[in-house]
Amino acid sequence: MLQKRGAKWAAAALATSAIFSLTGCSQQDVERGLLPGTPDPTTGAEATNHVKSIIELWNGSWLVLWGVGIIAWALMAYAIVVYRRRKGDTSLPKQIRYNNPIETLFTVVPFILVIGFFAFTAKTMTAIETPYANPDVKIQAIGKQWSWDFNYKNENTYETGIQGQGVKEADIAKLPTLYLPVNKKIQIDLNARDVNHSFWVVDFLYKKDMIPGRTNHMYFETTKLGEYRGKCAELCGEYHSMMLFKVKVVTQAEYDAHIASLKAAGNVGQLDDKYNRNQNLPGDNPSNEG
Ligand SMILES: [Cu+2]
Repeated sequence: MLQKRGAKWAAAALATSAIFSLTGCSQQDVERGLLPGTPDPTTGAEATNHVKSIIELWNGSWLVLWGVGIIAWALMAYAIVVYRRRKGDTSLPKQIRYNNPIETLFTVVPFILVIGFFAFTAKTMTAIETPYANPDVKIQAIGKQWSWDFNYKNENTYETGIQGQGVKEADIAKLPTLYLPVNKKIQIDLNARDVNHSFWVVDFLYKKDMIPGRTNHMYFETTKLGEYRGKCAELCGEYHSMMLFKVKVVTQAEYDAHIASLKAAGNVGQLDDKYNRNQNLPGDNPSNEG
């Protein structure tokens, strides 16, 4: 019996690995639910301290949903086959209604599922959205059609992106690049100069809207050195697809050197709201309000 069961599991594992190898997925891809990014090969560290919990939430959700799907499809297939109309059947089958146990079941089970999804989502989101009392690095990221400005708030320096670069591979080097020191608590304040944008660093598995006249925040710890791709995740006009940036998570020494180079290039101070397209939004500038 045990042997039989073992053989079954082996067959299932073989079939699964065959599917994934045929579709070009590695075991690691499967473990992270096919989400982008790769953990550090030696330490297993992900890009931020939140990535693991996001992967867990994602994997947990789709495993449960696949389970529900498989049970529902199996029951449907069973009913379709067993209760099909047979040769010689002319009338309607016996009609059944008011089956209390079944009705209770299909009210209670979805209710438990919805509450479960809500509870796990709320738990993960609360952890991700909790502000740091004393972030090590404070950044203001500002979206604009179609690029990004980065203010290094503690360092009194900035980088400004030039609109619509970075489509050809050769342009990637010119993309605005946000430098962050590794193993530090980061707070990013998110604003927009014109229309809604969304700040998305792909491997961080988290994105958040940038809305004119409003400040959103992101909080995370950088946990892995590397260069990450970022993009706007909110359709914001003609060149939305060119609204790209990079994030480089570097050592403290490299970070300091980069800050020094920005200052040496004359980027002293902060890019403020005077570059915003709409100067009369509620909350933008109280003196503008009539
Ligand atoms: Cu955008």
